[in-house]
Amino acid sequence: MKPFNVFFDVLEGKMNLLGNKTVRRYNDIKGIFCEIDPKLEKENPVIYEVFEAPITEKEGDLMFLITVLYPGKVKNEFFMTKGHYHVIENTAEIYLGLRGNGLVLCQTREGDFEPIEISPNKVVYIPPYWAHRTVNTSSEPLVFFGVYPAHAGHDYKSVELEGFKKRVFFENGGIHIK
Ligand code: M6P
Ligand code: ZN
Repeated sequence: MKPFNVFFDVLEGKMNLLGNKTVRRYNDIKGIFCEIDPKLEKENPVIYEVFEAPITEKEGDLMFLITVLYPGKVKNEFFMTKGHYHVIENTAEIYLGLRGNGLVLCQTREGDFEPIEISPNKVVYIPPYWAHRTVNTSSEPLVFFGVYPAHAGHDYKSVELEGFKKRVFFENGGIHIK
């Protein structure tokens, strides 16, 4: 592989050079929310999109990507990502907020839980062994850059089985983590 650069359109959340693109719609992930919303089932909106750089999953490489997590709620629970541990658990990840506001919910298998704020110019460091899920608590797209060891892999099964300790709701005009 040769050195290269890419251009990010921060407002649109797009990259001019693309590897894998993942689009997750409501019906793909509805089971992660605590309630089902029949209206969203019918409309099936895009909840988030992930635009990866064209990098293979080799040890030594770094994957980088841009994620656009749209604003919205399922009943009163904010839109969020599925969340995952890394398959190679001893691998960290960095996010840089570009647009919008939200929380990165971080959790270990031992039961530690930390909600970390993400917003423009804020860097979130997710250490090895911490699962991570992102929640958009704002009314605009939450756009962030991310980078992690390319061979890390995504373990969704553990999160499906364990869930996250806490969820994020809009209640009485405020954001509640509970
Ligand atoms: C971030 C990174 C990606 C991840 C994406 C969506 O951009 O952590 O690796 O794929 O969020 O999260 P998830 O894969 O948990 O749905
Ligand atoms: Zn990750």
